[in-house]
Amino acid sequence: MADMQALAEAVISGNKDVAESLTQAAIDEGVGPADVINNGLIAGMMVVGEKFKNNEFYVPEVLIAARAMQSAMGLVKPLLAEGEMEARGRVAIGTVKGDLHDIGKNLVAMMLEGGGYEIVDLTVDVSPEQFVEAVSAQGCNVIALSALLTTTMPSMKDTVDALVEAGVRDQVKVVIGGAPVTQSYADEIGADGYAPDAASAVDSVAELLG
Ligand code: B1M
Repeated sequence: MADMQALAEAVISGNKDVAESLTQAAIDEGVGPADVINNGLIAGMMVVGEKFKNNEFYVPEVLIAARAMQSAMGLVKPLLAEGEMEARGRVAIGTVKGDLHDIGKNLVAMMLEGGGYEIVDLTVDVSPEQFVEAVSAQGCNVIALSALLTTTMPSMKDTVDALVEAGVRDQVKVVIGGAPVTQSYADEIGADGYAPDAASAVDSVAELLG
């Protein structure tokens, strides 16, 4: 019988082969893809997020778990009928203009994907205009901004201002983070949320979307 607990554990321990074979077994037994995603893959990534927050897991363990989650997700995603599993939100994520650091941003994206959010990864060196476009043309309802340089942090404010100017500020929640970023900076520039690490970013987005 399909064992979602074992699947979650395979994700937590980053065992890609076991995660894939348990996922395939569940599919073969007729378990619904939404069940596999929610009760196996997302459930596992939630535990990974908690362990990361509590310093029981470090970056490599999170990356290995995310890789197991993503490859198993690849097996179930094509089986999802249109609209069968609504994403919890559509998040455009990117490292801000002038900034090429992407390791933390990628971790945040993986954790959010593991949390059930659809990710539009705008990669690095992303201009305020590109973020605006992600809202107005791609329907993203969350924007997640990462900055690692004190010199590129002002681009976070430019992005919030550009959303206001484009008249789409009320359609989107803005979450910011990165090593030099603080809650008080988020308050200062009018962002909706701040997260100190990748797992907290998932909590922050969940809270903002209610
Ligand atoms: Co750069 N770099 N770097 N660098 N680099 C730092 C950031 C620096 C602190 C090093 C130092 O001087 N001690 C310093 C910044 C100083 C400052 O502004 N205060 C610095 C500098 C100066 C530079 C260059 C200017 C160096 C130069 O060329 N003279 C240059 C800039 C290039 C550019 O971006 N335009 C540069 C280049 C590089 C590399 C290309 C060599 C490489 C990046 C490779 C890559 O990302 N693909 C690099 C690296 C690796 C670092 C350090 C060593 C590590 C960053 C990292 O990946 N950490 C870094 C020093 C350090 O932090 N110890 C440094 C691991 C990652 C998991 O953590 O990104 O903090 P982090 O993400 C965390 C949280 O911050 C949070 O969650 C993540 C996981 O918990 N988080 C979010 C991140 N984004 C979030 C978004 C959220 C929420 C949470 O919501 C949306």
